[in-house]
Amino acid sequence: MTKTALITGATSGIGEATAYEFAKHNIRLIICGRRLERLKTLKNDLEKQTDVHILNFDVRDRQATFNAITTLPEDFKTIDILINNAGNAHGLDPIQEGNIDDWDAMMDINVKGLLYVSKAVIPQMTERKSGHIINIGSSAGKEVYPKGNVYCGSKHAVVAITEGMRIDLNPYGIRVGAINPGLVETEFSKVRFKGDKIADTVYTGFKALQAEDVADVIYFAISRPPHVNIADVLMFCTAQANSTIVKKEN
Ligand code: NDP
Ligand code: 8X3
Repeated sequence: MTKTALITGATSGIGEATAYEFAKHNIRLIICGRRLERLKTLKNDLEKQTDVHILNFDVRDRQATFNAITTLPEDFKTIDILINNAGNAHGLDPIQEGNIDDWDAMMDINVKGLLYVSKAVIPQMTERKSGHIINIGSSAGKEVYPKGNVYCGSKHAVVAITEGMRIDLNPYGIRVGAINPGLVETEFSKVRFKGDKIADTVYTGFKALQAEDVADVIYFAISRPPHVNIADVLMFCTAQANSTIVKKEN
């Protein structure tokens, strides 16, 4: 039977690439994000391959998140696959110079937003005793790097929450896993550096992971047979050894 996936942060990068990968495999899509125009353009294009519904909300807004998900139209109400992908880094500063608004944004989006969306979706999964949740963590959730402090903290939380979800949802046969990429060339650095031109240098001199590489792995995880759960994946581009070692060409 055709499955339905809800993808947060589908307006760019990994979420958008995942939407295209899923569409290729006829998975029906609920695409989410704040940028409505992008959602509309994506819907038009993705509809060439599958059914698509738009949810336009900010994951920081608890009420808006619940309203959006609980008022889905009948034919999109059943969510088989949840991809908790919305998130970003904001700033790269030593802790003593960190901007509190940046800290709030990262904790509110990467951690609390993921929880709000999950809380709105999980009850239907426990009721049906089926479902699959993939949380997009990061190598920053495995290893802390200089000035990464709060972003790394938010992604360590994603890894811990994923493990907690897997334990608590185990009696219901719900699969839960985390995909944790290293450097991926998306709008991530533009957001982190707030439009500063330093963002253009982050992925130069080496071939970073592309959003499609991560989408491939996400599709692999969700397309395993029912008895297989890909619990945790750490993936880097070949040039990256860990959070701080990247082999660059001069
Ligand atoms: P992008 O900036 O390209 O995409 C981020 C997505 O998150 C956008 O679709 C954006 O949509 C959405 N988003 C951000 N804030 C909110 C919000 N408040 N409410 C709803 N949606 C929001 O970055 P990536 O694709 O790289 O990032 C996707 C995920 O992958 C993030 O969780 C990130 O931490 C993680 N990641 C990224 C890596 C990288 O190097 N790029 C490496 C490891 C993990 P909109 O602005 O329209 O709301
Ligand atoms: C994104 C990867 O190394 O920029 O999560 O934090 S990194």
